[in-house]
Amino acid sequence: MDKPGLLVVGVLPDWDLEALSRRFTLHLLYEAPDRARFLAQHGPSVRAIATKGELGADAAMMDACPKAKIVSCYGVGVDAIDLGAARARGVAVTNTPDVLTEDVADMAFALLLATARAIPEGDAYVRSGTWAKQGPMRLATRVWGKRLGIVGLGRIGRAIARRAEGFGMAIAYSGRTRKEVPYTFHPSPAALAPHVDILVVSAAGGAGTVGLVDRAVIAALQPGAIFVNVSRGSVVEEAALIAALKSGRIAAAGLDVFHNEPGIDPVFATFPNVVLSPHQSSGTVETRKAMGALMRENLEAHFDGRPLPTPVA
Ligand code: 8YV
Repeated sequence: MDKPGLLVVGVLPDWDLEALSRRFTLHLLYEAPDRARFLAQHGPSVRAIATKGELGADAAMMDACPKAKIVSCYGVGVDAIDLGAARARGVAVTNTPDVLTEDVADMAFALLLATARAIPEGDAYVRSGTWAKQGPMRLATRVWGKRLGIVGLGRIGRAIARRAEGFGMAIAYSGRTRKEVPYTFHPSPAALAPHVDILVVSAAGGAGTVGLVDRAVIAALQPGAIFVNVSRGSVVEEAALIAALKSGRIAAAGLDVFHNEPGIDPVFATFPNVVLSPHQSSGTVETRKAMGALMRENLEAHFDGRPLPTPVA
């Protein structure tokens, strides 16, 4: 029996491609020099689309693959998938929640510690021989006991908060609704910002959160605050963040996500007090294996006629 065609939108690890190829005929869109031509050629035989959080799937892609009735996303964020178009075409959408939560929270903390404690700067200080030549490095900023603000207390935000409890931090958050948690609620990021020393953004991306952390939020931060983003670049008004970094109003920033990834604004690389990470929050072997397995389980369930393990509502 012919294997159903699977459109693979972005690069996946070999272990996933191997496993997928046992059940599907793979069409690797990311290797195609001419995407439109590739889709015109292979789209009609595609029965499912495997995409990634940052790449998504738009209406044109779905139209090019009219027999594909599932988009399985390797990632939790489905903001780059046109959910309205999927619904209108009867296309199911799945994602990979939970399996990456703890890794993303680890990354938020890694960036928070790296910025506050100036870890990359210290590393460069030792490697360059400056320590031996000039003596002790400048003093950094304490993390434990500080006031942490979390924009978006979903699964990932809560995992960040649990880590912050271990650091004895005073935890506050903003979100659409107040949660049953022992943390201080503020109804908006602008209301939260003046009360924190460190602001971490972990809200979901998508149309509802574009520019949620805008100029007013950044202006409301205490001078010397630290800013961390592990959600989506789109959630932050990047020009305002850059202006605050230029003026020194924000002491440091740890960023895993940006506008226009991977071709980010080159100005970020000029700030010594910014720690940059290439959208790597879920990027551990363990978690990526779990994400791949969950993505495949969704595809297999679809073709076996079983309930989807993690459909997007
Ligand atoms: C990416 C992510 O999907 O889960 C998400 O929403 O953005 C990431 O986990 C990952 O980088 C795979 O490309």
